[in-house]
Amino acid sequence: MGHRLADTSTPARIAAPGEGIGRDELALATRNHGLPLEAMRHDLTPPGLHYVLTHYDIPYVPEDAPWQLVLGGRVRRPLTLTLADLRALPQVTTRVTLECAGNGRALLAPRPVSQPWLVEAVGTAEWTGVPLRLLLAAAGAEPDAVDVVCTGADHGVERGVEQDYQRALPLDVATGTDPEVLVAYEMNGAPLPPQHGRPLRLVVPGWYGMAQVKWLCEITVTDTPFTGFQQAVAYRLRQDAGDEGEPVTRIAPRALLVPPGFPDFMSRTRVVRPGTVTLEGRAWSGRAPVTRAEVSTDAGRSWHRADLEPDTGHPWAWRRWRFDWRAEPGEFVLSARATDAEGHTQPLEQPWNRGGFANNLVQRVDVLCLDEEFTQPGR
Ligand SMILES: Nc1nc2c(c(=O)[nH]1)N[C@H]1C(S)=C(S)[C@@H](COP(=O)(O)O)O[C@H]1N2
Ligand SMILES: [Mo]
Repeated sequence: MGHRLADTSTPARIAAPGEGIGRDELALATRNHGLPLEAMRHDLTPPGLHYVLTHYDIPYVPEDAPWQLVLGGRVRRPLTLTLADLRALPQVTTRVTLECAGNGRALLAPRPVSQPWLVEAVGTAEWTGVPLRLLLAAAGAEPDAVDVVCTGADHGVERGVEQDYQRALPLDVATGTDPEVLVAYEMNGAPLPPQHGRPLRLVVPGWYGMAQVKWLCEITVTDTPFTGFQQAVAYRLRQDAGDEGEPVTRIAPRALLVPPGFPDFMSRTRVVRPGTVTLEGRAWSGRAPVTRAEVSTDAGRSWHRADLEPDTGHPWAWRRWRFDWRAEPGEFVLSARATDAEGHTQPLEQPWNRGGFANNLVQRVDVLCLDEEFTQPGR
């Protein structure tokens, strides 16, 4: 057969030194779009601007299609819930910053070959739904319950393993209140858009994207740890292909700049005028509240404290920061850095692993400060 599917024994590929982004990566990049960073000005990301990542195909679910959520496995009372059943249960809305675990991957050297994110795989939305712990309490988990396996309606093959998209949460996380996991049916006050999981998805505040199962159709409580592909093979921090690795869980702190000034079309270099340029951006961490945001205008050699928005009452969402920069003509590399209440911060050296996961290297933004206008033809 002429197919070019990787097989089960093949580890994810690492690009050769100097190897450019391939057509396979481009195909993923055109499907899975990032947040245009200027949209960080919105507290809540308009859904069409929120980043999207989908491993396989987006299931076709018309607006009025029937949907059932089946909750079974190691429970005393298996449940089958319709959307109307779920909407009749207590409703919670939580503002959450989601970030893909692979954010930053394409900037790593050597580059893990996969969805080639720069730093834009992030977005913030208000998710409305029913707490997962209430569903699990209604079903009654057996005393030997260990994991809560969540299955999406999308199906595909990945490195030779045909699968539904599945991820498990440990029982204590699934039944916890800090964060409180949601089975969500609304995003920013409207039914979920198709690309974000219509009609149902999991929302696990503070955790990287892979945990937030879209097109949720089945929840199965197990008495043994789940060993599906997305749990035991993918989303683990490994230096070598043979390592068992550590699971990817919560979001490491990150700060990003709203791109200052205006861009050059091809290079994306930013152009600003001399004088006071108010830099702004967002900072978040899924581990503990962000307590500090800093800015560097000299490629990370010196750092200045930025003004961080005070407690917003949304502990799982990004916070705004601002810093006034006295820009003088020249070329600059701007950076921002977040630190959280547990002292986690961002490295200046890349944290590398084979999957390119949870890498929160500080951002570098090339800026040209120029006191004249660029020429225009015909002027
Ligand atoms: N069913 C299903 N859920 C999924 C995925 C998927 O491919 N299928 N991708 C996951 C990953 S890796 C990420 S980063 C988030 C992205 O969520 P978003 O597209 O709503 O931003 O969805 C997660 N949930
Ligand atoms: Mo992801």
